[in-house]
Amino acid sequence: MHVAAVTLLACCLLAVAEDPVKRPEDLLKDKLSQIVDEEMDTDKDGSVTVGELQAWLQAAQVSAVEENVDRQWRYYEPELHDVLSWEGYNPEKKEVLHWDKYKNLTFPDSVHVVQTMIIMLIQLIMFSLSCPLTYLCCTVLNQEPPTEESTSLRDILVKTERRWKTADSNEDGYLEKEEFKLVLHPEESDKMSDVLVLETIEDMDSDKNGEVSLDEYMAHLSKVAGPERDDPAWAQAQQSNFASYLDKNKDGSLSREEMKEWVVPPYDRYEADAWRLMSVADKDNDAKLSKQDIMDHHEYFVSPSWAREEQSEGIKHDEF
Ligand SMILES: [Ca+2]
Ligand SMILES: [Ca+2]
Ligand SMILES: [Ca+2]
Ligand SMILES: [Ca+2]
Repeated sequence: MHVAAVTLLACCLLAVAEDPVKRPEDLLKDKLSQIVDEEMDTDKDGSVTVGELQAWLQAAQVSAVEENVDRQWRYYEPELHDVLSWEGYNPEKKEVLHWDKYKNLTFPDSVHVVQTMIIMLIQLIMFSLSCPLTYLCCTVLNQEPPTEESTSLRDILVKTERRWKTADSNEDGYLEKEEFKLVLHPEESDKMSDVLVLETIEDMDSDKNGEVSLDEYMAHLSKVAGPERDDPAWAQAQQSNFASYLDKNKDGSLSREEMKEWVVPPYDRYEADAWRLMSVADKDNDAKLSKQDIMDHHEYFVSPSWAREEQSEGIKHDEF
């Protein structure tokens, strides 16, 4: 789900709490109508272009990411610490968070603490659905005998530590807030793209040969797909996407390089989403959306990824 959609849904949940009489769908439409006027149609000419849509999607993502990072940064209570500048002298006091503290709070080893964490993390999920760290609401580390669940938690710990080390420019174990953001939202920086590709391969590569076969690819998509997974046309479209676009050298598997184009596409994802929304809602094909066009297709604007799924020749990979 796109973060903009999550933000909009979160606004509506708050609105429902304030106005329990109105139907949630009406509240959602009211909110969307307000967003069209105040945020999308920036030149106030009564219609929304691809450029305006793109800017709105990007701004919504940026603000949702910042909000999530702020909230988590405060939760972990960073400490003031001497940080050396890149020249290596004149240490400066900065707010930083150490890996050990993050690890102990995020991967606690007592059931009681875990229960508290689960409640907190479920709240966080609302705001960070695009982040793999939301898998963290699980159970106990280091229990014996190892269960599948504890094994996967250990996997997550290993992956999280790898993200941490990649984000930690001066390798002292401490992250500043901007670096911490990379751990929570690695998709926001090129610096993290290799780590992200590696994580994706590890998640999908069941036979551990370092590449993703068509079977492994389809098994992963079926796991993250909705009810469309039962539609033979959907499976066929995914297979043909794999064969025609992703598997560039046609050897039947996705290498790390091929995975990179899928996980970190070289195009602007906001522009791509904007064009998808345009193609869904632009009835008279003038590359502009009236407010009515948007309200008539409000479900796609509440969750722009729906438009993406509808055009299933595209990549179904937005749950990462
Ligand atoms: Ca406009
Ligand atoms: Ca550091
Ligand atoms: Ca494999
Ligand atoms: Ca290949």
